[in-house]
Amino acid sequence: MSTKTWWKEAIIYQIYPRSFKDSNGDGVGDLRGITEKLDYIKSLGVDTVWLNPIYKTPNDDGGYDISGYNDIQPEFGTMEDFNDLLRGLHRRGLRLIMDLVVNHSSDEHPWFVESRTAKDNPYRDFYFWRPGKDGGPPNNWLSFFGGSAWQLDQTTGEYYLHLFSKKQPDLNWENPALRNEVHKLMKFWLDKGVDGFRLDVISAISKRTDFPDTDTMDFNETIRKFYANGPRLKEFIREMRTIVWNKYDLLTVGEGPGITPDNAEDYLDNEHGLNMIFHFGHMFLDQGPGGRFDPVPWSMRDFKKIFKTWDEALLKKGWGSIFLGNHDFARMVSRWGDDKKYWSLSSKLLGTLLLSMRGTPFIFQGDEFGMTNIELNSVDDSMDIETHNGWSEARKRGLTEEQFVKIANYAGRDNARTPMQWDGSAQAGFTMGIPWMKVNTNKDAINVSDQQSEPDSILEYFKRMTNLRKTNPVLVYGQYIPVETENESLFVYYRIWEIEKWLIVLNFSSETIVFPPELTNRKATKMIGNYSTVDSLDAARPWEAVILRLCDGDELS
Ligand code: ISL
Ligand code: CA
Repeated sequence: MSTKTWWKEAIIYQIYPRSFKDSNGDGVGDLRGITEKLDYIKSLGVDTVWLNPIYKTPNDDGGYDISGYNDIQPEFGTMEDFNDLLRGLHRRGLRLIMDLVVNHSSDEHPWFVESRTAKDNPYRDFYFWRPGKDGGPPNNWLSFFGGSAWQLDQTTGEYYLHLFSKKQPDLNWENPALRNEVHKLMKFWLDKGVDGFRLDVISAISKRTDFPDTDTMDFNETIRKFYANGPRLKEFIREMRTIVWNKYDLLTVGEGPGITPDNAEDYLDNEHGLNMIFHFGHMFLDQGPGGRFDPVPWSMRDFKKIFKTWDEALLKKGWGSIFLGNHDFARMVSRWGDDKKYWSLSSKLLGTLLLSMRGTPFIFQGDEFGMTNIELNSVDDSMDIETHNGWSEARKRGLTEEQFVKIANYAGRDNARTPMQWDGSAQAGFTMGIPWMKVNTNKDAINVSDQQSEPDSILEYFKRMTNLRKTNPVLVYGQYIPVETENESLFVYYRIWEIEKWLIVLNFSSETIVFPPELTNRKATKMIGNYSTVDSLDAARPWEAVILRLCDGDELS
């Protein structure tokens, strides 16, 4: 059985600082803005905050291109603002997790500026430089953001590797001097008192340094076989743990595509690995071979299968996490729920799922009150490099802009990055100035202010759910037992711990669904539900979510 730790019991709230709260009217969210909202964050019943990158950056990719690891992005404030924020969090009993982006740096980082000047520069080997092949790049790898993963640099006539944008050159972990720098910067932040790291694209830090061509057109398969899970991955993780992490009580959560139930153990080794990982199984369900801008339909059966497989895989070693949206994906309710007629019910249903699964839950800002996707009218409206590059690729394949924009509105990252809707005022209470990104036009209908203290609101429901999880260890440590696997609308499971047997029923459809026989006639107490009336226990109404505590003497089938 798993040992108890604070990070297993944590409920994490993810903040995308650029879009959270602007304190000085320049249209960009900032650290002081977050500090202003600490009481709001506390009121959600979460106990840990994860901040997307706040380091110095030319901002080519939402701050995931870092040019100074120990510096704060001036738009976000100063180190003093950061210290205030950290103090404010800790004073309220909240912990802080930082984003650590060390698979790549910015091309404006001094290391890369040096590296590109000459083949014999001491920083040359901080990155991957290779000569071209047959008049082209060293191999056929494509970047996550479209086009070749290699960029020719005129100064020395060699190519450098960039799995993401060309302003994000990949760091060379083979080089001990680079690894030493990474260890130093982690210590810098830990000594300030931060409580952990979310390690960006940790799956790709160990490269296959012979750079073999990929042999498949399926991008996600290429990631698994060629970019991620490299030969020295375990060693590099273990080294960070031995040299740095073991000296602190911190949370480490690894992010990265290519982590599968079969290789999760390599990341999570109890003694030597990360505490937990994000798994992307469900997040890739609706992506075709071409990736994000190649959407395919998804089925509830597959969705459920993914949660089962992952839960089983993580039983052996380590711990999981659960998230249904973040800054890289469409809004949770627009993607898995119904953001029109059943907006409120389906948002609450997703909140129920998120906070009743085994694994540490991550709530993405705005999801706690049902923020939805936006509608871009043209590619020019997009603020995301991935969407712009995706469009250049898509037009080569013959898509019209109208077709592409439709896809981007379904799957693009802009959806998650619009400003927080604090109230119904002109800029939704996000800024007194002109926001860096347009506020969603539905701010009048969907905002914090209207939902606060409104008993039936999504926001209040989320608070009840966080409280339920916090006060009932069965929702944290309980076994996860899925009830049926075939039904295309119902997602039903038990959580079982000591004498507690809880049943969670979620109806992912706009129809009333009659329960399978094994679920009817149970003696139970309702712990929470998104319909106020008493349940029949025979059927689930449209988008109904209910958690039942089964009474003593009840036999589990
Ligand atoms: O979003 C994805 C699926 O299409 C992922 O593959 C994602 O691109 C990948 O997990 C890495 O994401 C992280 O690193 C990127 C950055 O753009 C993302 O915002 C970040 O979460 C590069 O640093
Ligand atoms: Ca600002």
